[in-house]
Amino acid sequence: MLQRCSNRLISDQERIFRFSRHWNLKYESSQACTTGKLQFTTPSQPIPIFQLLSHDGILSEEDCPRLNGNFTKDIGRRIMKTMVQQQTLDKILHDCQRQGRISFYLTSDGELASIVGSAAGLHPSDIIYGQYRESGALLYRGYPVEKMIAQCIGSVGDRACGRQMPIHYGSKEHNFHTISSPVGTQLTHAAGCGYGLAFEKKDNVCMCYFGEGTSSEGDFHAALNMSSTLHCQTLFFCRNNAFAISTPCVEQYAGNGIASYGASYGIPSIRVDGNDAVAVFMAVHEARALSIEKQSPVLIEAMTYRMGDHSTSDDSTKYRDTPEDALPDPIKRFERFLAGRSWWGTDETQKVCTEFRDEILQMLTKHEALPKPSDRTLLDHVYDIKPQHLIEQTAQICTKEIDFLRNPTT
Ligand SMILES: Cc1ncc(C[n+]2csc(CCOP(=O)(O)OP(=O)(O)O)c2C)c(N)n1
Repeated sequence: MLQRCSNRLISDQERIFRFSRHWNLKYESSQACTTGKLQFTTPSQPIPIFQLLSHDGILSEEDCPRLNGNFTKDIGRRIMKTMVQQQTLDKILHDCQRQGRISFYLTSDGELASIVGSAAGLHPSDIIYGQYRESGALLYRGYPVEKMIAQCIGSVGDRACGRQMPIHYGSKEHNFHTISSPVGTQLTHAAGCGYGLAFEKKDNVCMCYFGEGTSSEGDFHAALNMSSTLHCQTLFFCRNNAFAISTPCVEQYAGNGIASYGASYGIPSIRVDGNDAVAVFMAVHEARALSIEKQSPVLIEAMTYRMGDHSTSDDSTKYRDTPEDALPDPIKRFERFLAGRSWWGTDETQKVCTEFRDEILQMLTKHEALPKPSDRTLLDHVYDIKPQHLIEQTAQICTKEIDFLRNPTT
């Protein structure tokens, strides 16, 4: 039927097609806008996994002409060194927890290509919000291992004065926000940070790491919606490692993984092989450029596997078997790629590992011998300028401390 609209006759179909802009719906034509067929749809297409390295570390360059010039020998070597260092650190600190020397630990075994490859795809001035498994990104940025050890032990060398659980690192100098235990809080913070970057027209992005389990938090959806409608320069990087503690993906989502959420929020999205450091690097590198150019968030889903327990508070043998069809080891795969280009020598991995182990052991000895932060620091850093009531409470703590030192038995 034809109807009058602005003094012109248009069809019902045309009319609703024109009106659909009020709903911000983008139909290609009026014919595509309405249908007489009663049907329920699940419109998400299968999303392929972007991959550049074969499982043997052979590179297929034809699909990625922008690799050359962007992925350099120096970057490759630094990624490799950081992955080996983080793996070494994880092994030692995990064992330290088992020996009762630190209270808690959490490794990134199996996920290092995702974590370090993605950090390499950023600019050092980009801002990172981690979840808790991304120490490798901080290490890639040059954060001293001594500070990590001081934090895990909670010695006087810890900038947070021993108030945080181990692995809750943060460094203003390295543009890495302090880790916060409640999962998902980083997502909305990162959306706001990306909003600020876009508002100030900065050539930077905010990188936000999270696990696929955290996508079930309401904050995930709030952050995605906010960042797409407000055009935030935020990269949402999901480590889909197949488990959220004991919860497998099949209980986490019934749709097409995490990348498919992007489509519903109008966010450009990509799914990448998270055990292929080259593909992860390129995905983040290009996502960064897109985000800055278009003032848009980007969602990246890195497919990987958590090789170890969730943390030292977990025993994964209680709820899962080792998969028979295991993915290739991301470090060995990358090492083969580097060796194929003569960018990495045969004995270098062992050398990096040994040197770093010696440094770690030295730092452990040093910080275990150092005292713990004084109780007097308990109320420091809450405010920029300490208010009067906290000054008074600090004085009370000091008095109690002196009383105790004078007479420890009372
Ligand atoms: C708000 C909140 N709920 C629950 C927890 C307990 N918790 C800690 S880690 C975790 C699983 C998160 O899984 P995922 O996001 O997939 O990350 P992964 O540990 O696999 O890297 C849960 C439920 C928490 N820390 N915060």
